[in-house]
Amino acid sequence: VRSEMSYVMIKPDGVQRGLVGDIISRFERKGFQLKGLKLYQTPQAVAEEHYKDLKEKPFYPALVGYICSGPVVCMVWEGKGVVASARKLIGATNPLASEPGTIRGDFAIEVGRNVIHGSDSPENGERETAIWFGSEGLVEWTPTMTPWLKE
Ligand code: YYY
Ligand code: MG
Repeated sequence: VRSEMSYVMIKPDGVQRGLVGDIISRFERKGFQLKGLKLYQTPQAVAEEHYKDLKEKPFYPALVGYICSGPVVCMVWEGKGVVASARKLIGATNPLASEPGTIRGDFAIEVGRNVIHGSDSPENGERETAIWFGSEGLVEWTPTMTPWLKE
């Protein structure tokens, strides 16, 4: 039985700025399970598919260019309520509005350099996981600390 999944991605600014370890650590410490992880140079077609709902937005070309401007860290995190919880850990889209303690609140200033992506619904968690991990798939494993995280 597969529970909810969120596709989470550290954007090129987060990788270049050396924030990868800190960001992954936040999801680990929260207790979610890592199901997929890779460093990846995004082809334009993949970025376009990921953000296809934003195609008509004025910032779309810059957004696709930004996502492809350097390597990203692609992750899939699984667990109860992970989609909404990851969005809380990440913070508001505009980093000037993100609360301190969130990833964007702690590390970013501009919406076009907001460090990280997280799926906005369980359906998009599945859709985005298929886009970024479709061919190689995810890793099935049993974390030994489960009894210390779940009643
Ligand atoms: O899900 P989230 O990343 O918080 O925001 P979305 O509304 O899905 O937009 C995706 C992405 O687009 C956002 O993280 C930055 C960029 N963007 C932008 O550059 N300028 C905007 N006014 C809105 C979004
Ligand atoms: Mg979004």
